[in-house]
Amino acid sequence: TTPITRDRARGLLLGLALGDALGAPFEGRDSVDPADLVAEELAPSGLVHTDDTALALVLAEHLAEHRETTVLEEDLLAREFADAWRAEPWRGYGSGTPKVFGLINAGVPWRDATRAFYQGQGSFGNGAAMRVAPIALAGTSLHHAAELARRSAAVTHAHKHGQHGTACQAAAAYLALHSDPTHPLPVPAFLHDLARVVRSGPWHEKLDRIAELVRRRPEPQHAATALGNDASALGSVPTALLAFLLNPDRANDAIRYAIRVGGDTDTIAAMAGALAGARTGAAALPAAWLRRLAAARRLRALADRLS
Ligand code: F2R
Ligand code: MG
Ligand code: MG
Ligand code: MG
Repeated sequence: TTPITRDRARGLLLGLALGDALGAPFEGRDSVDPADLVAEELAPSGLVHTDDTALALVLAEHLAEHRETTVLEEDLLAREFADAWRAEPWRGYGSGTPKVFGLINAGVPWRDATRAFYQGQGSFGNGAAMRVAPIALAGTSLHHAAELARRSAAVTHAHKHGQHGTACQAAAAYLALHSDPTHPLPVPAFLHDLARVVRSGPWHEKLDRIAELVRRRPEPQHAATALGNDASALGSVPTALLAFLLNPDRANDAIRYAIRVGGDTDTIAAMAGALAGARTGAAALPAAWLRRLAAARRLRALADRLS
């Protein structure tokens, strides 16, 4: 596999934040008018990230701190996520995960807090997948990245599909980071590798559907129907993956496609942006967008510590 360069590590984190911040104004809309998206791209205002990037920053900092030792300290990580929510509750969090954070802040162990909702099953939302990209920088193999991802997910998302989705996104980020940018991305092999680390019927079904959709190149609205665009992991991680696989060498187009899918736009675009940025590197991301990104300096510094 191709080694990770500093530029690609930066691309991973900056791509995530750009997708999040550009997609955020459209979150929850059934459809996105391309003209509205162009207006957002050209606006002079700062690009402000939401919970997706806020929690990815927490995870990246945690990985950087524990790099030489344990890599992931779940009890501490749970408290760090909950602290980030308490410090900035206005970052566009939904209603679910903050309830878990509230219990953790009150001293409830994360293993109990995450099972206190949804009849003891816990959340299958995309909230652990949206923040997981930095794990791809810490994983020493595809399987290691997927395993670390599951552990990072468990502190907020007890449901197996919340964890499968997180493993899928981290593994995709690992493969994107280590892909050879001088050759076209081998889509069938990419999807085959993901199927090896995400062993679940409903996920294999989605991965098969993605292979077919990459051949048909559907409009974004059709991708929403075929794969989903909601805040569940199963209804958004595959959609982000499609946005990337249709545009693996153009991060701006991957992000645009993901936003035009509608629904959970910030999160789908954050996941697609992380994958595309990891493949192209930060130097290929639109400079005009990066200049507006409020968290850019912090993200670059963290990428450098992790690469
Ligand atoms: N939630 C939002 N945005 C909507 C609200 C924005 C707000 N109005 C504002 O602008 O301030 N954004 C962020 O949340 C998503 C990540 O969600 P997470 O952290 O996984 O949360 P949750 O609530 O656990 O799951 C999301 C939804 O999935 C459904 N669900 C999950 N588990 C379920 C289960 N076991 N049974 C049934 N349904 C389940 C629920 O509908 C949850 O609401 C990202 O979009 C992020 O940007
Ligand atoms: Mg968000
Ligand atoms: Mg969202
Ligand atoms: Mg370094």
